[in-house]
Formats: sequence, C-alpha cells, structure tokens
Amino acid sequence: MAKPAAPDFHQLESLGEDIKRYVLSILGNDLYPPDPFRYYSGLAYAIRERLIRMWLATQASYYDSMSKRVYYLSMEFLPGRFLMNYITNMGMEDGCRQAAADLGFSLDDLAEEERDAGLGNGGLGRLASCYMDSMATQRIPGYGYGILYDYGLFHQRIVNGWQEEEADNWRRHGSPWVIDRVEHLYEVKFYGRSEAYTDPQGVLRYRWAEADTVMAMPCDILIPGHGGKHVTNMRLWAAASSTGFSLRDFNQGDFLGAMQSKIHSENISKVLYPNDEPIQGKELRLRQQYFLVAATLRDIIRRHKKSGPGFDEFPDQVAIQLNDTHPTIAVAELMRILVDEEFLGWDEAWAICRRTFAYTNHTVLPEALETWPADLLGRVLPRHLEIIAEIDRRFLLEVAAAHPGDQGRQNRLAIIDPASRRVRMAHLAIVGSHKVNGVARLHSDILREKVFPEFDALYPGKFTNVTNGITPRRWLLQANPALSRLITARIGPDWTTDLDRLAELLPLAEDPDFRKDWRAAKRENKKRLARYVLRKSGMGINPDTLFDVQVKRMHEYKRQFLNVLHVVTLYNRLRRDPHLAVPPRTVLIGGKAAPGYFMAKRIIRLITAVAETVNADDAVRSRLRVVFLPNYCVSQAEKVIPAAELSQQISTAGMEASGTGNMKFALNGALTIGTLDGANIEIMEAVGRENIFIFGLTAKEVEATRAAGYDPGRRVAADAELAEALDMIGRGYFTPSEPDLFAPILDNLLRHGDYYLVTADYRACLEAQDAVNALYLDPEAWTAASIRNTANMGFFSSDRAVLEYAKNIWNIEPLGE
Ligand code: 8GP
Repeated sequence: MAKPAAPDFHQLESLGEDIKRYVLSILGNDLYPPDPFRYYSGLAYAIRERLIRMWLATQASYYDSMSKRVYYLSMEFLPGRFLMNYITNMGMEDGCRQAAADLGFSLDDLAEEERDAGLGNGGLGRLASCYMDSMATQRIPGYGYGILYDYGLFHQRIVNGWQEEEADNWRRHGSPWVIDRVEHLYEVKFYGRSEAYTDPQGVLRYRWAEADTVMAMPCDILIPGHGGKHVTNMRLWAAASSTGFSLRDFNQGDFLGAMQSKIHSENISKVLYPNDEPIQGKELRLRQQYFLVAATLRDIIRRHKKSGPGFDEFPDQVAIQLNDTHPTIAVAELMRILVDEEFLGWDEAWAICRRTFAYTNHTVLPEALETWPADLLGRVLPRHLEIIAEIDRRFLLEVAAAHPGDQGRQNRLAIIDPASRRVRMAHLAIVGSHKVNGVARLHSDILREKVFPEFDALYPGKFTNVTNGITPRRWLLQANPALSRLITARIGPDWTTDLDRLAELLPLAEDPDFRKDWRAAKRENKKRLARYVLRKSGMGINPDTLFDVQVKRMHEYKRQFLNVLHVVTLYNRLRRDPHLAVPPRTVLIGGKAAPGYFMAKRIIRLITAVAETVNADDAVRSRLRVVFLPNYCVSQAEKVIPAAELSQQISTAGMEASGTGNMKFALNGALTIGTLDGANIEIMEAVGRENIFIFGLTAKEVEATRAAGYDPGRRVAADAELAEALDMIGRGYFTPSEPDLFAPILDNLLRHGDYYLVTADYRACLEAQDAVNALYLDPEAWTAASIRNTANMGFFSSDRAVLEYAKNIWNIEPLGE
C-alpha cells in the first residue's frame, strides 16, 4: 500500500488560512503576538473540521452495510494527545508541517501544547484506545463508550522526593476534539424503589418508581483509522442535572442548597477514580458505572430500533464487550429493559443477554475482583438487585442440577456471596456472557485453572484467550519517526497496517550498514529524551550510556523495588571497583502510585533517595545515573519508549495479566529483561530466547515457593550483596536525616514473608543483568538483537487482536473497502 493520498476534502491549500480564521473566530483571539497554544488550537479546529467531513462521508457506507456492530464499554480510555495521531492517520503530515512553518512555528512545538486526555489509569484504558485505533483502521464497525471525566488521572509532581497529586483539569483551555451532542440527552435513574403492578392482561410486572434522574449528554471523539478511510466514534457521557437548580430554595435565599442537587448529579462525571485496582464500596463509583451502562444501552437500543429488526435479532446486530467487570451492571440493565420495558419473557430476554455480552478479565489479583455490598447496590439500583437475585437463583439451579448436593460449590459460584452478601461482579459477567477472555496466554490459563476452574467445568469452551496488542501507528510510526523512516526506506510502508511485514527486516540484522543506521536512529531518540529530561528536571543525562527503563504504574507486584536493589548493588560494585567492566548506565524509572497506596508511595521516595545519593557521588556518577521521571503519561511514553535500550518487565510471575508496555518497548528495539509473566512469555517465543533476558521463578514455581512457606531471611543470609543492599536501605544510608523511612518496606520483605518474592528472584535478576552488560559491550551483537526484536513483533499489533475478537467473540466481519 502506498502512502495514503490525502482525499480532496482535506484541502491542505487552505489550511494556513483556516488556522488563522479559527484563532480569530473560535478562540476569539488576536493573531499577534503569535502564541503557540492559540495556533495549536487553531490547527486542531482545522483538523477537526476535516475529520467531521470524513466522518460524515464514511458514515453512509457504515449505515448502508447494515452489518453487526460492536460496542466496547469501558470506564477508561487513555488516548493521550490527538493532534499528531490524527495528522499521521489522515496522511496530512507534510501539509501540516508546511502550514505550521508558514505561520512561523514547528509542527512539533505546536503538538507539545496539547494536554493529554488522561481518562484512564494505565494498561486497561490504554488498551481500549489502541483498540479504537485498530477498529477504525481495520474497518470493524463499532463504537467505544465511556465517561467524559472533567478531571482525568491526577498530575504527579515530585516534591522533596515524594509524590504529590494535582487535579488534572484537562479541558480547562477547551478541547477541540470533543463534539458535544446536546441534542441527544438521555435520562438515567437512581435510587427510588421497585414497584410491582398488574398489567391490563393480568400479568405481574415491575417498574422503577420514585427514582432520581440525571441527564447523560453524549460527547463524541472521532477516531480516524490509518489511511483516513474509516472513522470510529468514541462516545463519552457527561452528566448534567435534570432540574438545573431549585428555584424555590434559591428564592428563599439558600443559594448553596439550590445548587445541591445539580452538584450531586454532575459529580458523576467529575473525576476518574485514580486506582489501578477496583474501588470497593464507593457509592459514587457504582453510580458512575451505572451511568455509563444505562446511557449506552439506551443509545444502542435506539439505534437498533431505528434499523428495523426486533429484539430476537438483537444479538445478530449487537455485540457488547465488557472491558473488565466495571460495566457489568449492563447484564442486569439489559434484562430490566427487555423484561420490564419491552415485556419479553425472562427466558427469551436471558438468551438475548447471553448471546450479546462478552467479558474481558484484566487481572488475577484476588483483591482486585470487584464486589458490591448487596444493600448498597439495592439502595442505588433497587430493581437491579432483584434482577441479579433472580439470575443467581436460576443459575444456582443449573449448578445444583450439574452437581447435586454440592452446597459448597453453589456457595463458591453464587453471584451474591451468601456469607458476605456481596455481589461478585465477575460471576455476574461470566454467567451473563457467551465468552470470557484473558489478555495473554498464561493469564487465560490461570483464569481457567486457578481463578475460575468451576466455571470452566460448568461452561466448557466459554473461556478463551486474546493476547493484547498495541497500535503500531502511535507506538512506532508516530512516536519514533527516526526508526520508522529507516524501516520504510528498506521494506516500504505496508508494515503500518500489516505489522507481520516487519519480519522482512530479519536478514538486515546481518548487515553492518543497516545496523549502523539502526544505532543512529536509537541515538537520535536518546538525544531527544535527554533534552526532554533536561527541560523537565534540569538534569543532564548522557546519550552514550545504556538507557535502562521501567515505566508503569507503581505496584508491589511490578517490583520496582527489585529494580532498586539492582541499582544499589551496581552502585556498591562500582564504588568498590571504579574500573569494573560494565557499560555506563542511566536508569530511568517512572510511574504514578494510587494516592492511597502507602507502600507504592514509599517506593517512589526510595527511588528518589537512591537517585539523589548516586547522582551526587563523584566516584560513580559518570558510570551510573538514576532518574525518576515525574508524571508518566502517554505523551511521555512516546518520548521515553523509542529511546529505551533495556525494558524492565520484572513482575512476580503469574501476577501481570499481560502488560502492553513490554510490547511497545520491544517494537521500538529495546531488549527486554523480564520474568516469565503475562505476554513476556509470548514475546520471548516471538523474538527468540537469545534476544531477551529472562530470569526468575515461573508462575508455577512462585505458587510452589509460597505454598512451601518461603523464608526470605535464609535467602538474605546466604547472599552478601543482597544483605548489604537491604541493610543500606534499612539503616538510612540514602536518607541519613530520616533513617527509618524505609523500615515499612523492609518489614514487608523480611517480617511478612516477602509475598512478591523480591528476594527470591534477586540473584537471578543480577545474573540476567550481567548478561545484559556483556552483550551491550558488543554493540554489533546488541544491535542485531535489537533489530530481531522489532522484526518479530508483528503478532503484537492491536490489528491482530481486534480481528481475533471480531472473528472469535463478536462474530463480525470487517467492512470491505
Ligand atoms: C491491566 C493489567 O494489569 C495489565 O497486565 C494488562 O496488560 C492491561 O490491564 C491490559 O489488559 N489491568 C488494569 O489496568 C486494571 O485492571 N485496571 C483497572 C482497575 C482499573
């Protein structure tokens, strides 16, 4: 496929004039002095106009096809910035560069003015955004549905070494990409009670009485596929009060009281919960979940009715993917609509539900399996609790029929846990879906064998796997222009939509000239990152050192602490022997901790403390630098990942469902040091065991080690370097004025059994790092391995992943050209 030609309606000639017009008419601003934010906004509106024209032009074909559609329901989307992604996908880059230059700007500088749309916490939300890009590119008819939070994930600042959170008011200066559809408001109900009545035919029915209402307003963000031929809509709901404010209260002088109900309603879409684990028992979170579900199902059913067929054909027209359990109340809501409002019989309604829904699980952490207290759920959604109880009653009859007399099994499988009276959302999702998938092969195996074995026995074939993927457009084409240019020069541009084509690079790993060019591209990216770090933190880092990177949410199971132990050990070795034959390294670590996660915040403090000490030590500072990158987010990832040479993926085996950062790094030619966890296993199989540094316990060994009663003390006593590193951390070497600061981390490790098995994997991790050093000292061999990583990453494209979903789960054909 040749580089996508810009369709006529892109009208690149008038771009410069359009930008100026938008600065004047939409922003109401002067053109002088030329302010980059204004010109960014003007450009964004000019692109938006072209995008809307494309959307309208392609919608027709979309409607005409009458094909089945998928609805991807997610509480989180993490798109990051839009401008450059739109420009690349629409094939407008040259035109935009020219227009920006004519106005006296560089396009890259204008793009830096955009704030990230950070409407997600991490992997799950970013995955949803990669899937939007791939659905658009692969012409899979579908929509994303989520919430338009006023405040996205908090901004992280580092103050005196500690994380501080700042609200992310991302729309403060307007958001050109969001199209408010004020004309399509829906009412969403909460509270009240379920009321039985007899209809004119004498049938007993139920309705939702005395409910409060909130309005849901759709706001659309259009996602152009690569080549600009197909546009997918991401519809995000914003909450608005149904009543405005109480005039009566206002007239009596109670202004704040008058605003109360309005505030209560609008709170629903105010802020994203900043946890990367489910939030237990927070009423507002439940209201957010139902708000998304209720508005979305209304929209889906409206569209279904408009297209003609009755409800018996609903599952042939509609597939609904539940992105984790967060939108699972949709199962009860669809039943309520079908039974209470459309008057279908229970069995018929239930068959429709089960054929419509599918559920993706993203985590096996037991503490992360979402449950709601039945009384809370019953108070907020009275009719739904009744419906869930009825689903549960019928389901348990099924279980009893399959395993007569096995009350224990019934209790374990029940949707409403009889002991705690909590609603287990994963059970509701499994029972109400026709497919349940994990996100990497190991993860899907663990779901079947360890987490839900009794469901798997009950429903053979329901559990399946779709290994995650990432979009090569954002994560290589756009984020890494230097490498993309080199690749395209050698194998042509088709890899951008057919990532398997990267395999054509394999023979080039043997070509010294190509390796030289490959290194030059990496070096350019490292220089770009060094400039960024200097700008953001005032610290200089040397592009001629090994860039060793770990960026992801801070979590004990991801084991940033193990990374720190390696750094401290390397520091000790360098202090003892300044001539040690290892390459100089820059260790970069970044990630946000959930605001209430004590241990994760303390680990950030440890990283900043170690960094202060190491970077100030003249004896080692030319050989080892440590940087904590504040405020890790999508736009930062786009700068960090292309510059990385070593990618740290070192979670305790069996705990990281998949990981997607691991894929982004390898695609950009970083070598992975990692455990046999999540998708690392499949990455190893793809790139070859000799092009990756694998270490540590396997998931099965982790289980066995824990079962045998692991004793970290013995391990530490037997390993002098480990004991030394822990001792330094424990006695305040890195924080002399607060020597006990890290006692809680060490307590966890040494007194509470080291659940994440950091000490168990320490020695193996160091040995793997020795192998890293040895290979890096041979630049030709390292570069060849780097090329082989990129060349073998075809499988990890999100295009492959969404096509698997379409075929095996949604039963949807991509639209033709
Ligand atoms: C993440 C998993 O931790 C990660 O391994 C996986 O690659 C990613 O999902 C995409 O599948 N899980 C989450 O981000 C997660 O569970 N977040 C929700 C609580 C917000």
